Amino acid sequence: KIPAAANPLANEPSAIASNISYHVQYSPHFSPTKFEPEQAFFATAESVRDRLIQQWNETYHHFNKVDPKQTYYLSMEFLQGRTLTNAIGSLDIQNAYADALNNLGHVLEEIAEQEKDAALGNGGLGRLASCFLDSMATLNLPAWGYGLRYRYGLFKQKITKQGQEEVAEDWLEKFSPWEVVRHDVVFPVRFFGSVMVNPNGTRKWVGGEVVQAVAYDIPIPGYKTKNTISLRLWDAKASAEDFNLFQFNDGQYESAAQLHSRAQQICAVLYPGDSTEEGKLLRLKQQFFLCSASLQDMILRFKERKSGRQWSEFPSKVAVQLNDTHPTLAIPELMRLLMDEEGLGWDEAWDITTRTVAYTNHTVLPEALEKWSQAVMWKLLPRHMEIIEEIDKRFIAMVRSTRSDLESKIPSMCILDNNPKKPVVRMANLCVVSAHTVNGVAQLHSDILKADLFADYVSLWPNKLQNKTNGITPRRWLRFCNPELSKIITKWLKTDQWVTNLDLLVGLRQFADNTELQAEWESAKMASKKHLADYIWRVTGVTIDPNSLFDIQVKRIHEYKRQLLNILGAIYRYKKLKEMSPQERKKTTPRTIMIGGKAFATYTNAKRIVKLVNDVGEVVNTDPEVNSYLKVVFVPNYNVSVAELLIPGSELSQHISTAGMEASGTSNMKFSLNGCLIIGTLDGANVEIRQEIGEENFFLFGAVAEQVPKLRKEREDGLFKPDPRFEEAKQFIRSGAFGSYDYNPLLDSLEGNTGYGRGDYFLVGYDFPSYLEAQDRVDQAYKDQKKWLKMSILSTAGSGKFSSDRTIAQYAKEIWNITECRTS
Ligand code: 26R
Repeated sequence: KIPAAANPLANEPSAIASNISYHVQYSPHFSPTKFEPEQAFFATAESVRDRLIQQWNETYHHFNKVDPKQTYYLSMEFLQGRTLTNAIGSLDIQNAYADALNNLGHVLEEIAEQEKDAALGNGGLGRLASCFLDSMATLNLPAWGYGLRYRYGLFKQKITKQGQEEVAEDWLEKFSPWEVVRHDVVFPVRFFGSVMVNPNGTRKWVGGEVVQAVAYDIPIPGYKTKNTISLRLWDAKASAEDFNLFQFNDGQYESAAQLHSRAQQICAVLYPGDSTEEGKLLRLKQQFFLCSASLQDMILRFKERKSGRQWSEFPSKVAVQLNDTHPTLAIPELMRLLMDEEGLGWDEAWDITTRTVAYTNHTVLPEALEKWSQAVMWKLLPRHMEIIEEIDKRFIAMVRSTRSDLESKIPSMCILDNNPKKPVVRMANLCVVSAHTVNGVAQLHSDILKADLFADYVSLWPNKLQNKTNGITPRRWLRFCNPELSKIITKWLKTDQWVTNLDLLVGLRQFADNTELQAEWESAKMASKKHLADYIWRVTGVTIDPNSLFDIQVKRIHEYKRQLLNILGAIYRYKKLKEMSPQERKKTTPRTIMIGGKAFATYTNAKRIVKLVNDVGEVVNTDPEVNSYLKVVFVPNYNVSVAELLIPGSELSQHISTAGMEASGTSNMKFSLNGCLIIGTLDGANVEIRQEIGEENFFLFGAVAEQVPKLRKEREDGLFKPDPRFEEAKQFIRSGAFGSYDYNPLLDSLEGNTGYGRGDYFLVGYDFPSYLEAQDRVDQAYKDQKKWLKMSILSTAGSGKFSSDRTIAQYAKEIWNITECRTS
């Protein structure tokens, strides 16, 4: 039976069902006989897309007509995850879609699970960008995201006997129903070549190779608003002229298509390995590709929205936010476009650029502060290097003429590091010198930037540095991933307004002791724990007990995040359980420790940590004496969708970085929002979370940031006396209790300056005793379930501040100077 072309905007389940059937029939991607969950997913997504396109176009036209100042969020990463549930929820047609699918013999939740994650990012920085888009749309702000359309996103993690194995993740294997290619939005991007001097002294970048940037747009719906904004991802392609037909007909197939394959390399993968020169060049190409295409697009839009306007108006129409230093080349590229293509002079171009661009720093780790080789930059971007040299020269001259007291600071403040061994461009310095505003991502992090990394600039520009504490979208991270808890919150607050006004959650405080609420809270948590236990069984084959305390640490594997501290704690717990009598064991609090996260492919110690967690799990989980009191599970392939499952089922989560090293953290906010208690250090946003939910509801331990330099020195100098419990845990691993793999290199990194150790840079040894003591407090607290439930409710109640709506409202007001532009 051929379905009618039903009105794609009708809201009755029957009309939705026929629209889905219409797509099965007339947007075919599979054989006509198939309507299994996968086919149903694509057809459902296409029917949702019909609705989105309608309001998306309206939003676009509205912005065009009103011509407001608009923000462009430039990011090399967007970790979008799945879209279907979020889109249906934002459109507020969940029930109708569920019914429609039921009529067609399917279940919405199952269909939603068919979708592959769009994992065009690594971790925190990329997920933050995606939460920000959600808030920009929901707040009706004229703002867009710009990124790259990587063919392969973040790798899929397989766990084998050897540990982590990386497999390419083909998110576009079938196709993405959410992207729309804009064949009319294409810009040329040049690489290499040289600088030509015109007779009048102006300069022009010529020659080299030119690649086309093609726009792919993904709709970002706001929650219960018509406004639907865009995530514009650029793909690279060569043009037909670049295909050498002569060579091809001569049988030289590879060289005939050489330019095509070079163009394809640009967007092939997220973070190509950069240990080789080729790899470094490719990463730089990616960064420039994003910057150049995005700026050409912005400039064209600026010109088209109103013809004949003054360039001086540009900063009042365009705000560019740099998500870390990865898109720094937007600064010299905007200068080049304004001077060489539009004919402006230096002073005017500089004034416009600096009033347009702002920069967010996301890390103080020295190895993550980008420094590009000057030689590579001269080769790939000769005109930009000229401009960067000029920016640097003028900066130095300005400091000399206005602040002679800063003379000695110039070598560290300037942009070019001309160390003859390895001359580099310091991208963070270029950003701080050129941006009108620089911000950190949590109060402590911003304070550290001011006191440390960017201290010298503070005396030069006292108001340039700001703080914008990160946030998360309450739609994805509570409303949609935890519908049971959401329902309870709405019932007790007597409104669902909290979804867009998260501060309303404080209203739960007055009920924290209420036994009725506690019972509902407990049963929602138990349902999520059971759901999670099913999942763990499916992906690992390990059975976990929903009555045990679910303790979770999920994030990228990094030594500073200290998954090693967690697993050493687990090992110590295991050893003590082994030493106990059966009666003593019965008095302990049963725990399930889950650890998940990906290790960067070339980060050896991180991969050893993954292996260790798996090896410990293997021994503990199969030990009949203790495995009803302790399980250790490595959760494979941690990503956004896995997080949506884990977080609602968590009771305790670990945010235990060495103080001063985690810029903010954002999963801490997600856990806390879902009523999960935190064991953590005074680091990143933990500090503010603890303030908001109350210190009695937070399991604090460890050194504070100010102590760290001194403790490191003592550790290196061999002055530190390690706690016997720390020695015992390490010795247990060395004894071979968890298999024959050689963990000595990993364990040696925890030693002081003993000749082979690296001085325990992350202070695992120093923090170990206070960590164990905090874990004891957790065990005690869990025994009093009434008290635990109260703490859990208070965690949610105190999480209002961590909505990305609050964060984005602050960026809009205090950095971008943009206001709402609502599509009616
Ligand atoms: C270029 C390369 C070396 C590189 C370095 C660092 C690529 C990517 C990164 C990612 C960093 C910048 C990151 O993800 N930082 C995280 O940003 C989150 C959002 O602000 C913070 O919550 C988190 O603490 C921080 O580690």
